[in-house]
Amino acid sequence: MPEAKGAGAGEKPAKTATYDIVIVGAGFAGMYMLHKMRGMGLSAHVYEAGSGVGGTWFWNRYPGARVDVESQEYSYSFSPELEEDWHWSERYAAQPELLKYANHVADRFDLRRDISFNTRITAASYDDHTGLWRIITDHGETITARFCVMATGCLSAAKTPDIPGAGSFTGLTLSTATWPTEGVDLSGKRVGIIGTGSSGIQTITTIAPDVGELYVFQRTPNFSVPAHNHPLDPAVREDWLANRETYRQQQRTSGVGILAVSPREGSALEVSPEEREREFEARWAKGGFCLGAAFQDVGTDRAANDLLVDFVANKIRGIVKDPDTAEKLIPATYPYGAKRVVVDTGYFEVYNQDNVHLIDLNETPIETITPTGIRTREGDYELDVLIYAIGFDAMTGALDRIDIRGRDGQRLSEKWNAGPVTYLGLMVAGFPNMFLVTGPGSPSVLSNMLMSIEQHVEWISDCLRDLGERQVTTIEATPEAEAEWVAHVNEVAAGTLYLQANSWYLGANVPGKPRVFMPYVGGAGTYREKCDAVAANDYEGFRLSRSETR
Ligand code: N01
Repeated sequence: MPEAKGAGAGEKPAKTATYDIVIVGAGFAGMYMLHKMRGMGLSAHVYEAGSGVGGTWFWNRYPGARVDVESQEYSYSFSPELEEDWHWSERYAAQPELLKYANHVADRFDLRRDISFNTRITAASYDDHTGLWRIITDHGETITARFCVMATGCLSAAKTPDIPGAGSFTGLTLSTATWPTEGVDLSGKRVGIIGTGSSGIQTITTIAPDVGELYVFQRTPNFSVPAHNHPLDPAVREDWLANRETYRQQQRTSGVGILAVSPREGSALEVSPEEREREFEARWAKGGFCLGAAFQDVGTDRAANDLLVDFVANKIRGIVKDPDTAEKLIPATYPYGAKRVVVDTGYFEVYNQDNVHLIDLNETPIETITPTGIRTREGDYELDVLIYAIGFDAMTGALDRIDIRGRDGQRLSEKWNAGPVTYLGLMVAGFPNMFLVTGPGSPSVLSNMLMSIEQHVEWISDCLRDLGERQVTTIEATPEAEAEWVAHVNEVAAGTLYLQANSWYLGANVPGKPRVFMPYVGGAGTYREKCDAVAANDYEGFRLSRSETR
């Protein structure tokens, strides 16, 4: 794994600094934002808490971490030369390769000289008088900028365990979201893992062959489909490069920006059982997210969805030899796709290994973490290593951790007390000149993140160019446009099955977090059209103004 070259080597700004634009986060969003700003001749600086670029792929180094979107689809499209020069080795790239890609991009576009690593933004406040943002780092630096872009990521604020006794364990405690850079040797160890989302499932599958005993503490079983990962066929690469313009355009106008999903028209309820089975089987064999797009109504009609639930349940029963374990692994309380589906490499199969034990926390809840392991209602599990794979305070967590204040000192966290509200997931009324990249209210996590990042970065860049040309200094969402958009986001979500699960999309995984469906489910292509129409219509729903101080 390449250690981020120049990590921490970015020029440290003076105790105070002034830029046109401050960008928070050096993941794929922040990196591209910086590149665009430079290209427009604006002074921009990125602040990044980690010691290198890559965001999600910098932090999540747990064993088996791998993207669940086809590699060539999950990559920047803005530079044809970059696409031509970069060779993905597998259908779904693993974390080390994704991090290498991020570092390659940083090198190629010479990004590091404008990034301050190991620097966390703790506060950002808008000054009504000057029309500028005042941004504070954890090193006590103060930065002033007219524009502020929060490229803070949707899944970057890892949850901390709220289980009784957490902290008392005297063995090795690990978290998938902050896995040690140098790796960990788990061979022969007694390992317990809490959490069976994507992070947990990828970790379990990868470490199961090496560890001594593996105890999986499962609260909610997850739908998981085979990735059928393999070395990338050179023919796929050639085809992609030969047709990249067409494919990229298809991605941009599609529902989720992933061509491999290939949604099929028609109802699951209106075809014969044989045809339905054939379609499900073909998609299971293809692997990845395409299974959920087998029929149009799988995401909206519970009866149609139940047919897919039954199909997956039978797959699990067919793979897992112990019938009792199989039943415990079958999700039975929520629709397929209402929680993020996991794309795995042999997950259910690991339960056929003698050293892997499933503990169903619904039957035997955890009572406490002890100095030597985990105590459930049934007994004690003695462990050498305890792994938390318990997820993230998604979409709002990273922003909540910064003291963000807009007009009149209003706190963003207070404004979002009842759930996040934004206009287009791009801006928040009362917070002028602060942009969010893939914020709540945009397709973000329900789409190909790379594509949605590019769309937002390009929209923001075009907007700043327009404002500059017109000598407009301030852009701000109106409360009316924001309210209308939030109502639309909720209305579209209400027409789906997403509300029928306790997912992180709804904030349901964080105690006390308001239950609000955060991403926009109306489709990435439709959403892009809306953003473009807003810009073409003189930034409808935004108030543009010229301040005295410029
Ligand atoms: O987190 P999660 P994640 N006691 O929230 C359990 C992306 N991602 O990091 O469901 C016991 O999905 C919790 O149980 P429950 C992807 O979008 C992508 O795995 O709340 N258990 C759940 O099982 C993904 O969806 C990739 O009942 C507790 C698990 O912990 C998102 O990140 C890879 C608990 C958390 O699952 C988040 O995935 C990794 C407790 N107190 C991540 N608290 C790929 O690209 C929580 N849990 C493949």
